[in-house]
Amino acid sequence: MSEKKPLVGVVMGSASDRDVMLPCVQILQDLEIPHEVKILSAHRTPQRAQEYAMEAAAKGLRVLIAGAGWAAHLAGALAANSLLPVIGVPIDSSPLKGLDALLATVQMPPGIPVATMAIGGGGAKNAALFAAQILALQEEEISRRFTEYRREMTAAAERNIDRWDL
Ligand code: RP5
Repeated sequence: MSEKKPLVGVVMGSASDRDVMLPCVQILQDLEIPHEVKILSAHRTPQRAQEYAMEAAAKGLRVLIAGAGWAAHLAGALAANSLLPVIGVPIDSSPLKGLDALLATVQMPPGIPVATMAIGGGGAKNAALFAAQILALQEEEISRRFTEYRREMTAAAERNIDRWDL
């Protein structure tokens, strides 16, 4: 957890989503983006989830990230109760391995969008990077760190161009 006032709210539907959402939190930490993490469910604690979304902007949060599995309505519920951009991460916690969560998250009816990432840990990582890109439009320090992250990723890939046998 960051000491500065959080800019990103990371919400997951259950404590059981923790491992999948860890790459998201890790990237936010690496990029030194102030954030907070909450476990809120759209069906088990619907009022708390609604309150969180309704108060998010006034608290200073700029982006919400929501990870949930099964019939994943968490991201949509947050988006319905906030004007902040909401990034959804479908979690592969069900017998359908996240395909249900992907469709539930991405298929928001017109009017209330959720920026939906890939299923699972890769999507969680991308959610943090996408949040960084949104914040980088106005935050110079985050822009600088995100640019460096990209530069280093490219450099690492270039170092491996001829190392296919590793
Ligand atoms: C969803 O149901 C959560 O996001 C989680 O992925 C899934 C299972 O939750 P638990 O039964 O493990 O708490 O709401």
